[in-house]
Amino acid sequence: MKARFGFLTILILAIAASFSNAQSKNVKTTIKVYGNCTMCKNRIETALDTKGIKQAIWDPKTKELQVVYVSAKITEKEIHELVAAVGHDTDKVKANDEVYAELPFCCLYRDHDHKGVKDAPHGH
Ligand SMILES: [Cu+2]
Repeated sequence: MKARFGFLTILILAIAASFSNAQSKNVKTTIKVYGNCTMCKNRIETALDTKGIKQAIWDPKTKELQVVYVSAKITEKEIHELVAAVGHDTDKVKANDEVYAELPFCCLYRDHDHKGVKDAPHGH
């Protein structure tokens, strides 16, 4: 009987622990981020080298950013904003034109699509 009580206590603690983990969990998501080259890749990934982000990998071919973040420390919206702040549009937040204009020529993804992707999202 006593042993059984001990087991129950451990079980309850384990459940409680998993609940507190649920409030601060690692979230993996994919965000569309527009850019061209490896310079863009460095810029995007460096912008996301910040608290709450565990991993950020951007693929210049697919324009997809794979990001793993801690939900208690940063929100997905903030990630979009961080990326836009260094000049890269995401599917939710657009970089402002002044920041975009400061990018090196090869990175001007709105005007020059070096990869010839068909569904270029930025018309003029
Ligand atoms: Cu670039």
